[in-house]
Amino acid sequence: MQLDEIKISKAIIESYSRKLIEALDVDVAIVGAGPAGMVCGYYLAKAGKKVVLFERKLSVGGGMWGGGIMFNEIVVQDKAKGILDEFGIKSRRYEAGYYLADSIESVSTICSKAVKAGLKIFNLMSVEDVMVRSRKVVGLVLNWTAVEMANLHVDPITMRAKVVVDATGHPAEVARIIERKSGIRLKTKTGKTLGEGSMWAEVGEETIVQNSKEVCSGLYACGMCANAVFGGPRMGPIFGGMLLAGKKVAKDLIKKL
Ligand code: 48F
Repeated sequence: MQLDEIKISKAIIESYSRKLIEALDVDVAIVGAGPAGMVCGYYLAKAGKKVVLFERKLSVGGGMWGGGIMFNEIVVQDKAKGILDEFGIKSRRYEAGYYLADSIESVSTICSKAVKAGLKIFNLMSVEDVMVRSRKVVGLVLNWTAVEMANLHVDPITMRAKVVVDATGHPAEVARIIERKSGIRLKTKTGKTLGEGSMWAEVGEETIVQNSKEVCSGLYACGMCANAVFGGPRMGPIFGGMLLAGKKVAKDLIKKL
């Protein structure tokens, strides 16, 4: 058999187009493929929810690959060790209460398990806006990251979701779009995003899980984004809170949907 380049191209275009059309109307749309977003997607997909994830970058994993200062190890505390075990990620006890895992194994395993569970990940796509009806977030506005980077004047496409999860990390991009454009009051003390505080791992890891919750009708915050929205400190290269936050939001949404 001779390989036909046109057949290869057709296969990719047909298959991707089908996948994208399927993604235009879902139960949950997650923005950001950091650890929090992917863990959330894993549990939702495992529970049979139709869930898609849009990631701006070429690679998934967000801030997890680089561990701390590019030393590719992550630290996870007692409370979240069970999630590493559940994913089958090897961890080593450092001292009582502190576990270490290889960040490359962590990202690749979480991603692999999430995709195999049924999460559809679209990389190279940026969420540039939301769709709001009757003061509820009902969908996302998407464009290619390449369009965004090149600053091209190209119109986006739109998809519908019963719930959107903002897992964009420090910038809390979806919540800030809503704050800027919709006039919706967020469920924070001021009705606006409160911004993250300076490093405090102990408090940050606790609040990140508590803050991973509904931001306004149709939108949940998950992971670092939650502390940026509701006001909580950053925590550096300890990742248990991100894993626990992803699991918590998934659990809440499984109940809700
Ligand atoms: O930043 P990120 O890893 O968020 P996370 O899952 O985890 C935070 C930790 O990595 C670290 C930390 C640990 O102590 O504080 O920062 O909460 O992943 C966020 C992902 O969202 C993507 C971004 O490229 C990254 O991969 N992202 C951000 N904005 C958009 C987006 C957008 N508008 N559209 C699509 N993807």
